[in-house]
Amino acid sequence: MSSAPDGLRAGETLALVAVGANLGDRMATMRAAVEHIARLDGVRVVAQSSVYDTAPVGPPDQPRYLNAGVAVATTLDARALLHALLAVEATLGRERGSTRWTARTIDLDLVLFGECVIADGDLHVPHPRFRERAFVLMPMAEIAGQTRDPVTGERLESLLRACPGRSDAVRVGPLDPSVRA
Ligand code: A4P
Ligand code: MG
Repeated sequence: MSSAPDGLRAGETLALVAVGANLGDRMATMRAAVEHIARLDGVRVVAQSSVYDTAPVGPPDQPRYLNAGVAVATTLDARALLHALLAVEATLGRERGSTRWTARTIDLDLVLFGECVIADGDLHVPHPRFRERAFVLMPMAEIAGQTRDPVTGERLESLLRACPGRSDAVRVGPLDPSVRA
């Protein structure tokens, strides 16, 4: 992984973004997503996890995923950040069908936004299912293991220990291409 989240500047919130892909050139699309995120106004990428190859959760007839996590320091609010992430997904060719959990070129989920707990229309933070998903918790524990879930008070590394499905994941290398494997 790259360096741990650094100090926040005035007005910034630390947010954790889960990155996943299971169609096309998965690694290239995920790295392109990070480049797009780093170019967003009011967003600094402060840490990137390893990339894990993971078994699909959901409809079984879909390819395996690559999953990773990115920590950002942002002056945006949670809704603006989510909208910016959805725009990056669209730029990278994400198509949304009516069925959830189906194959996708890129998925960017806002897992945590500081200590905020939000259920407001189509915005839910923390991401409602992240505690039961090893494919989210493994990369997040790498870059922000001491960070607490504002709902349960548990640290991410502790949520990971309690989460099934870790043994299936295979680490394939760093998300940040400038970091040696
Ligand atoms: N939305 C609301 N809150 C958020 C948030 N915190 N982060 C809205 C992201 N999106 C949020 O998302 C549906 C809508 O949720 C968006 O319009 C957004 O406004 P979506 O990305 O279209 O749908 P999704 O990703 O299929 O649904 P969801 O509920 O995010 O699915 P999950 O739980 O992320 O599951 N298996 C493996 N191994 N690895 C994976 O990465 N991913 C999924 C998706 C299934 N199985 C997987 C993986
Ligand atoms: Mg999503």
